[in-house]
Amino acid sequence: MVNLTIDGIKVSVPEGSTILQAASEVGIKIPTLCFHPDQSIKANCRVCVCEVEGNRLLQAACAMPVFEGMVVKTRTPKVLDARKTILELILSNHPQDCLNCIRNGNCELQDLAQEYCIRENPFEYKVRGFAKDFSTPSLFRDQDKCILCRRCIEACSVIQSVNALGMEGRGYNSMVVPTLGKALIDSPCVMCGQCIHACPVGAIGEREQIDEFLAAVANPDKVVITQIAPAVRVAIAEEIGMMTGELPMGTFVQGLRQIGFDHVLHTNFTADLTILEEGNELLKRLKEGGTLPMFTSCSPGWINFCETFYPDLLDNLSTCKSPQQMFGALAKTYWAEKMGIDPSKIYSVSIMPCVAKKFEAARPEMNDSGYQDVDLVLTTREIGRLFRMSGLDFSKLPASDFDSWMGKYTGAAVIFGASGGVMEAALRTVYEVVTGKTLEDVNFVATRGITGIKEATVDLDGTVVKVAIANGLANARKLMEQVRAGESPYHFIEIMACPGGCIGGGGQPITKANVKRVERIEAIYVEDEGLPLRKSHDNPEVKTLYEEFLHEPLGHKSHELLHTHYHA
Ligand code: HC1
Repeated sequence: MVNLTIDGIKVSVPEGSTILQAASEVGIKIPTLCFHPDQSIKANCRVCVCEVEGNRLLQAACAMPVFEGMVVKTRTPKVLDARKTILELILSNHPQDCLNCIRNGNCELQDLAQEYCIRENPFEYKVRGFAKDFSTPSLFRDQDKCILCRRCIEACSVIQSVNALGMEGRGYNSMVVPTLGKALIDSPCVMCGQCIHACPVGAIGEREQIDEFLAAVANPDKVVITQIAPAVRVAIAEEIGMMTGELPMGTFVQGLRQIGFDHVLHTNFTADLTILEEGNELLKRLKEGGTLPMFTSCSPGWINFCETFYPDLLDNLSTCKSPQQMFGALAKTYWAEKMGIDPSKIYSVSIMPCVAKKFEAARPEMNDSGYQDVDLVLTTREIGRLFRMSGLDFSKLPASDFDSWMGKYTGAAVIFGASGGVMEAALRTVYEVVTGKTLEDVNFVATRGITGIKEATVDLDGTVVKVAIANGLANARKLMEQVRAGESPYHFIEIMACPGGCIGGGGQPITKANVKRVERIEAIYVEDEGLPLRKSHDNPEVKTLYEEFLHEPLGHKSHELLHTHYHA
């Protein structure tokens, strides 16, 4: 341990700790901008500077290692003045349109400007005047707001191994740009949105579509329906001032009715359905010698990644559409028929933790219902804004139930929202289908958790199935390289583009505290444990769907509505 003094307080921390880490041990907050707990140390913004006794220069607390006997001062007049000057310089070319910025109220620069009482700025104010990039349906970039912290670059290159962003120019002309200075849509960007979580300001954000939603609600000719993705309920609570997972599902459903949805259904219904289709597809491939390992296909950022970087492995992808798109195709066929609603009047909105889902819904092939299957995708954050706009008090709202035919779900669907959940859900069903026995303990704990790559072996009455799970695309890349080299020992691989799975999706509440991902995962498994049905094939509405409409997994109707193809 190393002993030092910070602002007169003695502290002991492990060797190799930084001043920033030591200060947090004794409750001293040092401001940061380029620092992110998930990333490497950059020390380029210098807003965390401190005085170290015996050292002439101010030191960056995020980068400076502690040493025995070190004496640190974090709030001398010299330090405060330096930090204030740094903030004034950043603000001198940062657009001051906080009131209509997408990060208003959740911006690290705005917070610091307030904390450091920046009122008059002595530096000349000159915004650089770049054009905004609205080239993708998922994300926008506002170069003028970029503070050059490079957190987005690291999220894209190290966490996701996509490398769609880099630096261009020097000094005052430095810029973060998509590859070769192209528009984002022409770069390898897979639209996972992890750069949004990394950005401390409003330089990257989701393509907000709240106005489109309000216009649909205001249109008397539209029947506005919604589906809720598995990872949304646990995180939406964070948007409305509650603890993770605290908003009961029934209250959430009531809130959605209050903001204008005519019918509230669930993506979990089609998550259960996906297990029936995908599980049978796996068994067919195993039996008939199809392409293995089979990859899951529900995460659209992962699909974009596979299409961009591994076009030679597209046959390994399950042909199942994602639950979002299965829902879209069924809502305007099966459900419309059941409800006696003209499908042309249905306006189908999904609520997703993901910005890549906006791209997925807009894919031209996603119209098997005869219409665009999903009309609009709103993220968890956008729904949070709509809830705040509507002034709902969730502590007093009476609970409401889902609408019929596509609203029931099992615990197997709930766990789709966490890394390993699709695999666990598939194993719960595949085990019973193959062995004909009841699975007494449905918890496949080896598939759970936030570890980058997990693996498990399952004995299906003599047939040994090896599975692997990756979350985050840099981890996925490791498994893909094995497959490409012909060295993969696995039969089935689950990949989720975002760290932790959909609970860490690019459309989830923005928080620098990575512990949130763990809390969201815990809330997901608590919900699964509490449900009476925990295997997808037990879902009564899925049974009815097969009896009355689809007839069998992988049948003709399923192929027409529930399966897709990919683009090299
Ligand atoms: Fe996901 Fe999925 S789990 S991809 O993470 O398969 O977004 O939540 O909706 O479609 O069901 C996301 C979550 C989600 C799909 C499902």
